[in-house]
Amino acid sequence: MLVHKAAITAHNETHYAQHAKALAALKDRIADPERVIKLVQEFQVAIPSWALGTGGTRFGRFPGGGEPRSLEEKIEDVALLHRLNQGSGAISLHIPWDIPSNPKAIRELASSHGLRFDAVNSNTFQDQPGQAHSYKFGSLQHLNEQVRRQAIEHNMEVIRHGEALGSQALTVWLSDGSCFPGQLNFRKAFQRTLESLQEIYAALPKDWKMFVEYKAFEPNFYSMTVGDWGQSYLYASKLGPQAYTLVDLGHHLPNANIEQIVSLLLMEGKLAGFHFNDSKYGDDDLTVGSINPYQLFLIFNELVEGMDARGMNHAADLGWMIDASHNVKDPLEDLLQSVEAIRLAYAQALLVDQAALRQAQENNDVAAAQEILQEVYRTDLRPLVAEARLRSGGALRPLDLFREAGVRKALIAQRGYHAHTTGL
Ligand SMILES: [Mn+2]
Repeated sequence: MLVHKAAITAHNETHYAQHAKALAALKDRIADPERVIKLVQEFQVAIPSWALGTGGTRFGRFPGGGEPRSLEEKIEDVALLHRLNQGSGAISLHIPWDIPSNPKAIRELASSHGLRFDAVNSNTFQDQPGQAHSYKFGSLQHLNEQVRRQAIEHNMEVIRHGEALGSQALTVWLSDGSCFPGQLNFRKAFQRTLESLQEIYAALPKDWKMFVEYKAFEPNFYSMTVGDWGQSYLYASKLGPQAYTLVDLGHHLPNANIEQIVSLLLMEGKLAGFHFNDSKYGDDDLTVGSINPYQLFLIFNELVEGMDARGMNHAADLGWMIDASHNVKDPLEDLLQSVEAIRLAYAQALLVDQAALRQAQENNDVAAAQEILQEVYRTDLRPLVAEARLRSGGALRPLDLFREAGVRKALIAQRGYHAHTTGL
């Protein structure tokens, strides 16, 4: 472990006086800060295994060195993040990139770091070496029954790997679709996909969920067979009570009102959870909260209001995952920033005066409604989130400590500069 407990304690001692002052001032201003601190402590965000290495674009990849070379090293990296922020207590794996050779040992390793396995992800958007049939023209939608069979069996295999690790959800994201008008019969593609998903659904253990993720475009640019939340909701509804719609923030057309989508999916009991990221244009997979933190807050406002309306447990009843990966930041620093942004937006949403907002809505007092939301959005709640970390044993300033401790340098020394992660 690269950052020892003693280093965290020393770091916290250095920053404590300033933190305590900021926290005291904030506590004077807001209602029930202890509740917010406790809920933020409980709120854990799953780290995707594929975000631990440098991502890339189709033009190039610029690795920063010291990337994890194995599943064990990926778990070590998530453990390090969790040690620093006490908010990354889960990992989301991708099959076949992360097939555990010894699931029992992997499970024990994760558990020794306080980590659990979140949703497992299948991959039918790439052809793997030695694969019998190509996914060039789709997987679960494919015209050829043998291609569909291969993709269905792959998803079943992913479920088996997930079971061995204690995961309880399968995320299915399909790149299926078409690139040109006329290429595909939309209705028949939908029906073939539904039938394939039904077979996979039938193989789900009873305590599992299936997350059906949608995406508006890319890699197919004319149609995507699970292209938006309406289509995902159709599949999830037809599949049954264990199937839900997964919202990836970057998978919408520009300016989509994601908070409204979230509100209605929650109303219908069909929201699976999230893949968090941020974007300026499309599926940019940028650091959460880096482009539009206000939108993130508005989404969390709907989440908190909607989950409370259904009596749901904020931390446990939905899947909270990051899905981001890019080219220019240290991936671990990026993930620390993302988890911080998510917990901050959650804390803000917890402090929205819901009674006052309802009153404003009932009176058509539009200006008051805006004031209520922006009052909390413009209050700096970072000391509350830092206090949650501190109480759980994390660092007051995780990113600073990551740098002070020279973590990346140590990882490069351990793993080499040209270490390459499996996957992207
Ligand atoms: Mn995603």
